[in-house]
Amino acid sequence: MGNNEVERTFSIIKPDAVTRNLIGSILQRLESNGLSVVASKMIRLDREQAEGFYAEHKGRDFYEPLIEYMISAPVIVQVLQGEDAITVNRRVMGVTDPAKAEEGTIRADFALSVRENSVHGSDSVASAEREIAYFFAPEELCERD
Ligand code: RTP
Ligand code: MG
Repeated sequence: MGNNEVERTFSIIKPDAVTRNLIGSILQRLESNGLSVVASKMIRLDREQAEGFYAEHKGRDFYEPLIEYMISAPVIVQVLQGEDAITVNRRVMGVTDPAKAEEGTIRADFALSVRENSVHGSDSVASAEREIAYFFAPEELCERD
Protein backbone atom coordinates (compact mmCIF):
# COMPACT_ATOMS: atom_id res chain seq x y z
CA MET A 1 0.00 0.00 0.00
CA GLY A 2 1.21 3.52 -0.76
CA ASN A 3 4.20 4.67 -2.76
CA ASN A 4 6.34 6.29 -0.02
CA GLU A 5 5.85 9.70 -1.59
CA VAL A 6 4.91 12.83 0.30
CA GLU A 7 1.31 13.57 -0.62
CA ARG A 8 -1.66 15.57 0.60
CA THR A 9 -5.07 14.38 1.67
CA PHE A 10 -8.29 16.08 2.66
CA SER A 11 -9.74 15.50 6.14
CA ILE A 12 -12.89 16.55 7.96
CA ILE A 13 -13.44 16.44 11.70
CA LYS A 14 -17.17 15.86 11.55
CA PRO A 15 -20.02 17.40 13.60
CA ASP A 16 -20.26 14.61 16.19
CA ALA A 17 -16.58 15.02 17.08
CA VAL A 18 -16.56 18.84 17.09
CA THR A 19 -19.69 18.87 19.28
CA ARG A 20 -18.04 16.57 21.85
CA ASN A 21 -14.78 18.63 21.95
CA LEU A 22 -12.74 15.88 20.33
CA ILE A 23 -10.84 18.13 17.89
CA GLY A 24 -7.64 17.98 19.95
CA SER A 25 -7.82 14.24 20.57
CA ILE A 26 -8.32 13.54 16.87
CA LEU A 27 -5.54 15.92 15.76
CA GLN A 28 -3.21 14.23 18.25
CA ARG A 29 -3.86 10.86 16.55
CA LEU A 30 -3.28 12.34 13.09
CA GLU A 31 -0.14 14.33 13.95
CA SER A 32 1.47 11.52 15.95
CA ASN A 33 1.10 9.28 12.89
CA GLY A 34 3.19 11.58 10.70
CA LEU A 35 0.43 13.71 9.23
CA SER A 36 1.09 17.47 9.28
CA VAL A 37 -1.65 20.08 8.95
CA VAL A 38 -0.98 22.39 5.96
CA ALA A 39 -4.41 24.07 5.91
CA SER A 40 -7.28 24.18 8.40
CA LYS A 41 -10.52 26.05 9.04
CA MET A 42 -13.72 25.65 11.00
CA ILE A 43 -16.86 26.13 8.93
CA ARG A 44 -20.56 25.41 9.16
CA LEU A 45 -21.43 23.66 5.90
CA ASP A 46 -24.59 24.80 4.17
CA ARG A 47 -26.85 22.28 2.42
CA GLU A 48 -25.52 23.08 -1.07
CA GLN A 49 -21.89 22.61 0.03
CA ALA A 50 -22.66 19.31 1.76
CA GLU A 51 -24.69 17.99 -1.19
CA GLY A 52 -21.91 18.93 -3.63
CA PHE A 53 -19.27 17.29 -1.49
CA TYR A 54 -21.22 14.01 -1.23
CA ALA A 55 -22.68 14.09 -4.77
CA GLU A 56 -21.33 10.56 -5.46
CA HIS A 57 -23.76 9.22 -2.82
CA LYS A 58 -26.89 10.97 -4.14
CA GLY A 59 -29.78 8.50 -4.34
CA ARG A 60 -28.40 6.15 -1.67
CA ASP A 61 -30.69 5.59 1.33
CA PHE A 62 -28.13 7.15 3.70
CA TYR A 63 -27.65 10.32 1.61
CA GLU A 64 -30.34 12.61 3.09
CA PRO A 65 -29.59 11.78 6.76
CA LEU A 66 -25.88 12.18 5.96
CA ILE A 67 -26.50 15.70 4.61
CA GLU A 68 -28.65 16.63 7.65
CA TYR A 69 -25.92 15.40 9.96
CA MET A 70 -23.10 17.21 8.13
CA ILE A 71 -24.91 20.56 8.37
CA SER A 72 -26.00 20.06 12.00
CA ALA A 73 -22.91 21.66 13.60
CA PRO A 74 -19.55 23.12 12.54
CA VAL A 75 -16.78 20.97 11.12
CA ILE A 76 -13.00 21.33 10.75
CA VAL A 77 -11.90 20.99 7.13
CA GLN A 78 -8.17 20.43 6.77
CA VAL A 79 -5.40 19.35 4.47
CA LEU A 80 -2.89 16.84 5.83
CA GLN A 81 0.53 16.21 4.36
CA GLY A 82 2.92 13.33 4.86
CA GLU A 83 4.43 10.21 3.35
CA ASP A 84 1.55 8.12 1.97
CA ALA A 85 -0.84 10.57 3.65
CA ILE A 86 -3.99 9.18 1.99
CA THR A 87 -3.34 5.58 3.10
CA VAL A 88 -1.98 6.55 6.52
CA ASN A 89 -4.98 8.79 7.24
CA ARG A 90 -7.46 6.05 6.35
CA ARG A 91 -5.58 3.53 8.47
CA VAL A 92 -5.58 5.87 11.49
CA MET A 93 -9.30 6.62 10.91
CA GLY A 94 -10.42 2.98 10.72
CA VAL A 95 -13.25 1.68 8.54
CA THR A 96 -16.57 3.49 8.09
CA ASP A 97 -18.52 1.46 10.67
CA PRO A 98 -17.00 1.95 14.14
CA ALA A 99 -18.28 -1.49 15.22
CA LYS A 100 -15.98 -3.00 12.58
CA ALA A 101 -13.06 -0.61 13.01
CA GLU A 102 -9.78 -1.89 14.39
CA GLU A 103 -9.00 -1.15 18.03
CA GLY A 104 -7.01 2.05 18.46
CA THR A 105 -8.42 3.75 15.38
CA ILE A 106 -10.21 7.10 15.61
CA ARG A 107 -13.54 5.60 14.60
CA ALA A 108 -13.28 2.63 16.95
CA ASP A 109 -12.48 4.92 19.86
CA PHE A 110 -14.64 7.99 19.16
CA ALA A 111 -17.36 7.39 16.54
CA LEU A 112 -21.00 7.07 17.59
CA SER A 113 -22.42 5.18 14.59
CA VAL A 114 -21.80 4.36 10.92
CA ARG A 115 -23.08 7.85 10.08
CA GLU A 116 -21.72 9.84 13.00
CA ASN A 117 -18.25 8.46 12.49
CA SER A 118 -16.15 11.47 13.55
CA VAL A 119 -13.87 11.88 10.53
CA HIS A 120 -13.66 11.90 6.76
CA GLY A 121 -10.56 11.12 4.71
CA SER A 122 -10.02 11.12 0.94
CA ASP A 123 -9.96 7.63 -0.58
CA SER A 124 -7.64 8.28 -3.58
CA VAL A 125 -5.29 10.84 -5.10
CA ALA A 126 -8.06 11.98 -7.44
CA SER A 127 -10.55 12.38 -4.56
CA ALA A 128 -7.95 14.24 -2.48
CA GLU A 129 -7.32 16.74 -5.28
CA ARG A 130 -11.04 17.28 -5.87
CA GLU A 131 -11.88 17.60 -2.18
CA ILE A 132 -8.98 19.95 -1.35
CA ALA A 133 -9.97 22.23 -4.25
CA TYR A 134 -13.61 22.13 -3.09
CA PHE A 135 -12.73 23.87 0.18
CA PHE A 136 -9.36 25.59 -0.28
CA ALA A 137 -7.75 27.98 -2.75
CA PRO A 138 -4.19 26.94 -3.67
CA GLU A 139 -2.70 29.88 -1.75
CA GLU A 140 -4.37 28.71 1.48
CA LEU A 141 -2.06 25.67 1.62
CA CYS A 142 1.13 26.29 3.60
CA GLU A 143 4.52 24.94 2.58
CA ARG A 144 5.98 22.61 5.18
CA ASP A 145 9.11 20.47 5.29
P1 RTP B 1 -15.81 9.18 4.34
O1 RTP B 1 -16.03 9.33 2.85
O2 RTP B 1 -16.61 10.13 5.17
O3 RTP B 1 -14.36 9.13 4.74
O4 RTP B 1 -16.32 7.77 4.77
P2 RTP B 1 -16.14 6.41 4.05
O5 RTP B 1 -15.36 6.56 2.79
O6 RTP B 1 -15.62 5.48 5.10
O7 RTP B 1 -17.65 6.08 3.75
P3 RTP B 1 -18.54 6.35 2.45
O8 RTP B 1 -19.04 5.05 1.99
O9 RTP B 1 -17.81 7.23 1.48
O10 RTP B 1 -19.77 7.15 3.08
C1 RTP B 1 -19.64 8.51 3.36
C2 RTP B 1 -20.22 8.79 4.72
O11 RTP B 1 -21.63 8.54 4.71
C3 RTP B 1 -22.04 8.08 5.99
N1 RTP B 1 -22.65 6.76 5.84
N2 RTP B 1 -23.75 6.41 6.46
N3 RTP B 1 -25.27 3.14 6.14
C4 RTP B 1 -25.14 4.37 6.58
O12 RTP B 1 -25.91 4.88 7.36
C5 RTP B 1 -24.00 5.15 6.11
N4 RTP B 1 -23.07 4.71 5.26
C6 RTP B 1 -22.21 5.74 5.10
C7 RTP B 1 -20.80 8.03 6.87
O13 RTP B 1 -20.73 9.28 7.58
C8 RTP B 1 -19.70 7.90 5.86
O14 RTP B 1 -18.47 8.33 6.38
MG1 MG C 1 -15.83 7.98 1.21
